[in-house]
Amino acid sequence: MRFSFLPIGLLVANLASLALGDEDCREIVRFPLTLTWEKGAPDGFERDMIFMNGQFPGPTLELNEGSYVEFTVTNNLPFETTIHFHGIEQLHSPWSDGVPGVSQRPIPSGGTYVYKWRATQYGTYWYHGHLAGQLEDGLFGPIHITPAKGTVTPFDLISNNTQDLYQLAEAAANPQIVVLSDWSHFTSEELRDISLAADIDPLCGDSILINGKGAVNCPGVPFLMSLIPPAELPVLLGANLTDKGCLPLTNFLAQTSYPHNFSAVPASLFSGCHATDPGNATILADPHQGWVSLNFISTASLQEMVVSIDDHPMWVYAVDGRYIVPQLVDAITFSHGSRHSVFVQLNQPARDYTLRVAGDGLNQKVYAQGTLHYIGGHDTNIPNPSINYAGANTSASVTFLDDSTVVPFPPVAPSQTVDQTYKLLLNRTGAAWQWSLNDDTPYNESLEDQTPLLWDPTELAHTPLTITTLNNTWVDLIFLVTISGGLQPPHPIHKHSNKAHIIGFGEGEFNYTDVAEALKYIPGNFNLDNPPYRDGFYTLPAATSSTWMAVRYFVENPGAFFLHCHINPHLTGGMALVILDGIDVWPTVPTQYGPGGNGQCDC
Ligand SMILES: *[C@@H]1O[C@H](CO)[C@@H](O)[C@H](O)[C@H]1NC(C)=O
Ligand SMILES: *[C@@H]1O[C@H](CO)[C@@H](O)[C@H](O)[C@H]1NC(C)=O
Ligand SMILES: *[C@@H]1O[C@H](CO)[C@@H](O)[C@H](O)[C@H]1NC(C)=O
Ligand SMILES: *[C@@H]1O[C@H](CO)[C@@H](O)[C@H](O)[C@H]1NC(C)=O
Ligand SMILES: *[C@@H]1O[C@H](CO)[C@@H](O)[C@H](O)[C@H]1NC(C)=O
Ligand SMILES: *[C@@H]1O[C@H](CO)[C@@H](O)[C@H](O)[C@H]1NC(C)=O
Ligand SMILES: *[C@@H]1O[C@H](CO)[C@@H](O)[C@H](O)[C@H]1NC(C)=O
Ligand SMILES: *[C@@H]1O[C@H](CO)[C@@H](O)[C@H](O)[C@H]1NC(C)=O
Ligand SMILES: *[C@@H]1O[C@H](CO)[C@@H](O)[C@H](O)[C@H]1NC(C)=O
Ligand SMILES: [Cu+2]
Repeated sequence: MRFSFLPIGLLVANLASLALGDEDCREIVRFPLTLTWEKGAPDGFERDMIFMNGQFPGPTLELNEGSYVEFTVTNNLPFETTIHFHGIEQLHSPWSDGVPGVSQRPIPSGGTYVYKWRATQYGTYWYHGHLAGQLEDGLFGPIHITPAKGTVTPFDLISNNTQDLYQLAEAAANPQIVVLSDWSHFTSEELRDISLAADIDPLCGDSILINGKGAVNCPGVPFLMSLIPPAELPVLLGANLTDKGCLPLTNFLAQTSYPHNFSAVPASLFSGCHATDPGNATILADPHQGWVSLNFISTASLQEMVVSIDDHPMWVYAVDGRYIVPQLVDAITFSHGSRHSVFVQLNQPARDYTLRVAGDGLNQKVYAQGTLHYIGGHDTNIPNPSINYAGANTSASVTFLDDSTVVPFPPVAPSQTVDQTYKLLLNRTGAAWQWSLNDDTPYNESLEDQTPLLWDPTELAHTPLTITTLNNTWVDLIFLVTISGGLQPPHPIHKHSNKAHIIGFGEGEFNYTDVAEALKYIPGNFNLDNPPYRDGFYTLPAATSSTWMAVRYFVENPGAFFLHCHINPHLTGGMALVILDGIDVWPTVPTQYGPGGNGQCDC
């Protein structure tokens, strides 16, 4: 028996912002968001940062599937901005996707903008700043969309016990959202200026935050060095990690051998660790409810993060918003922008358990802790970690989620053939800070100020910075991660608008015209049956050879949509292009979203 549920709690929570249209019964959720630039110290170090309605992270946008959103941004920042809704497909509302120069003009300082879209999907998403590197200044908050009544869930693949099924449904309807972020003591503008002046990739942060809280940890160089597996030691070129856990600036594998000007880099960007401990996040769970749903969102700019909870395995049941065939694991790796929702059974002695979040990238060892507290329990905590400070397993029995084995639920299979194939060359081009997503051509940041491509899709027609598709067709994007420009880390490629099927990976050059030809020679590298269905795709690193990844999607939502790396310095360094989906049936932009418009109208 499948179990469906009424999201009563969320309906009540939304009543204040619920309004009914005159002619129909549209549920419209009005969400005002005022942005301010203030001093804040999430990890105990004070810096200038962005607050949303006075909060950081921003307030959660709670919606029911099918409802309409009016998200009104009041920009009280001393600079321009835009807001993107990560993973929201923007079906029939491409003008609300929030990318400057692609779907709108920047919102000026002192201005307002009304994003209007419909929640056509359920699940966990997030909103964030999409102008320059503003994500790094703290401009982000969660979105949670309750599934339509009657949506089939995969919960009976976890248990068929009636009480469990009731409790799982309740837990999913009232989730605890856990925002995982990395944090720098420099503003995004400072990082950008330093990168260009010194010609470096600013790959070193200061802390990891859980729900906006964290500590700066300085465990010492010998301890940090002890975390590096022997196989990775050669990458250090005989040097030590810095006291912040970073590869030193002088590491040419990370920073290239382009001429740098290291005197333009403040010493504290890569080293000079000063520990803080202003208080960590606590997640409250009521053991009487049997289960809790933790809906994790990675907002990371730099770090790939590994998550586990002492003594509590996790049933992963949704990825990038959508249900999957549940998998029981001890640890999950989060790429930048990804969301995984998990059920945790509260069947342990009522006390405190440590939630561990560890950056596992080569660029930096950085770590955070929070507490899972059983309501009514003791505050004693007997540590029993599954992962260490670097995100590695502490014993051979620890299981990690392998994202490539994730099966969508219910199944959603890609077409077996496509109408069009685009091969995209990922490279580091011409400077240590500069990256490209197609044909060695970086997406220049000045394009944020151009006439939005949604208004004039011909604007970049003579460049490799746009690709075009026809509506109602299937398209393959084959990402070619070349080693010819130096080492490349895994790139978390994010596709705006609808999700795509991740159908294949491989090491070496992709020596084929398209997937159909490759299938004849290397069928084992592909899954066209039930592959992961995501809005983010993590390429394999190019460490000893080039690598490739193939994703397949259906064009059904005409408009101009960004495709880019979600490592923030790679995005601002040019690793982006614009997909002009459905160029044959290009949408007419409503007046309120055209020149001079800000989404407001009397309509
Ligand atoms: C629950 O029952 C369904 C239908 O019989 C079955 O497919 C599923 O595997 C069962 N779940 C568990 C956890 O045993
Ligand atoms: C690395 O750190 C260790 C311990 O602090 C020290 O003995 C050693 O000299 C350092 N190596 C380099 C190359 O700096
Ligand atoms: C290097 O950076 C320093 C500090 O910003 C600057 O004074 C100097 O002119 C730069 N040198 C070169 C060669 O650009
Ligand atoms: C907060 O977490 C850090 C690890 O990130 C840990 O060292 C510290 O002891 C924790 N602080 C408190 C008050 O529990
Ligand atoms: C981590 O897991 C691997 C693979 O199971 C195992 O070989 C290794 O010994 C484990 N690490 C530790 C510290 O137990
Ligand atoms: C980006 O565009 C601006 C304005 O057109 C130009 O000044 C700058 O040189 C360009 N940057 C690069 C790296 O091409
Ligand atoms: C990648 O960029 C490097 C540096 O600009 C260049 O030498 C190399 O040819 C590029 N690779 C390809 C395949 O274009
Ligand atoms: C692709 O072609 C190159 C050059 O012909 C060859 O060296 C390489 O082995 C081929 N790679 C694969 C994966 O077949
Ligand atoms: C684009 O294609 C989708 C999928 O077939 C279809 O639903 C939609 O109506 C088409 N849009 C236009 C404007 O023709
Ligand atoms: Cu990248």
